[in-house]
Amino acid sequence: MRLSRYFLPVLKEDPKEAQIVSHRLMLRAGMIKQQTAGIYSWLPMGFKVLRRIEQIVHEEQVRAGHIPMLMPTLQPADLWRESGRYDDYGEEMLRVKDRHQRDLLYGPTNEEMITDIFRSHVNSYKDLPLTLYHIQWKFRDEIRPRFGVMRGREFLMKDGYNFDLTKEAALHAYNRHLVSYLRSYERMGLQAIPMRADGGPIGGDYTHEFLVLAETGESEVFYDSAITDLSFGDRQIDYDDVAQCQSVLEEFTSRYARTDETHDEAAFHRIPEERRRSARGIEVGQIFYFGTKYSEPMGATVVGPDGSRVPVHMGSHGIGVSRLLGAIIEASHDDKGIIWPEGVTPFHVGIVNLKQGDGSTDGACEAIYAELKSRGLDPLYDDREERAGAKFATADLIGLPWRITVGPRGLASNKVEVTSRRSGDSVEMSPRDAVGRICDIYRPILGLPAPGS
Ligand code: P5A
Repeated sequence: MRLSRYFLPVLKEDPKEAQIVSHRLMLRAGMIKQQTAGIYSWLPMGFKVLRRIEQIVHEEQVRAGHIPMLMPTLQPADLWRESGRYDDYGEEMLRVKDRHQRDLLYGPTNEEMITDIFRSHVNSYKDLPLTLYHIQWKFRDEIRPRFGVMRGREFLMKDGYNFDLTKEAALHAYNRHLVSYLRSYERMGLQAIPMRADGGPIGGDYTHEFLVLAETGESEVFYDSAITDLSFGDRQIDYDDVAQCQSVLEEFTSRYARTDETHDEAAFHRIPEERRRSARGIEVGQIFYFGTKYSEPMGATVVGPDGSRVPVHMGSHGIGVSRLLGAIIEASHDDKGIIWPEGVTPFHVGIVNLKQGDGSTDGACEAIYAELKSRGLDPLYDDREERAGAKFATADLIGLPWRITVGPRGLASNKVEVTSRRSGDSVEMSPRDAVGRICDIYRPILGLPAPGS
């Protein structure tokens, strides 16, 4: 993309309404625009990151054997009357009437609807196990929407639902979700720690929240610092291997880590004092096992091996897709702006032309831009008629992890500069080597072909 033709409405001043850094930077970098409290338009660069996050979530869900689909945002109230949650959900639920005076609601979650789909089409235990998921907008009329996309009223969630014959099988589904979430967050450059939590309005007493540690987080958390040494890395997982998924769960949940709702002072004090931590965290996901809470009242049963009908065991599993943008920025920024992890960056590399209009500089930039694109990368070429200082400030604000700076002085000796946004380190090299270097960085992340292949 050429910046001169893009829509990147950056703000020069800090917006007054933003109380936390991610909200401020998303507004300043022209990623979102608030339409009313807790409801945002996603401007092109914000939308691009949202799509990258969705893509990672899809890839990891499909890898775990879960099946994508799409349910509507509007739901009939009658389904929620069956589960009893139509009244329980209270003022957070946005209720509407259609022209025939039928009650609808804008879905805050989809347990009822997916249970209805299941009972309409599945009849036998032989069709289990089954896990369906979608990525869809939700609405919760939060009393205090704030911090931009962190606590929105309309927000994007990945929500998945498992259907199993037995509790044991449903707990394997729970473990599969835990493993796939660990992988997903790491691909986004985040450490998200699973912590024992409370079921809240979704229900169930077996549930973990995934928390990204950040001072601005809304949750109070208590944990053993040894847990922060764990990383999932590139281990290979067979998602059908019950013991393997169970052992990952044990590895990541055996240390003390709880939100304030389930915090137990006595257990906390059994951790050696130097490893005891209390901090704040951003909840970027939650997984639940709730057994037959929905299947029983809604009649979602299957014919079991002995011929009798039994309600299925279920769980639901959510990732806060739109909230993740805020969480990633909270975890990765400096005083100049955002620092995107390579896995989610809107553009892989920025090209900064220091002398727009100079024939050889323009030519070198065009060649680098074309070569990067032909190798499968997504560069942003700053071809605006702007001073170098302004171009650098924009590059720093929008936070692309890599920058190639091209100017007449360097080109005289066939050199451009490659700069890391994170470390600030710059290295001079030929334009050809610069392209090779950027491709090497992204090859494992994007699965690009090896050089010369
Ligand atoms: C699990 C999937 C559920 O709703 N039902 C379907 C279950 N869980 S949850 O914890 O309530 O939400 C899942 C994740 O959605 C994000 N989230 C939000 N993001 C932005 N603004 C909000 N107001 C908001 N509310 C929830 C969180 O990341 C949460 O973990």
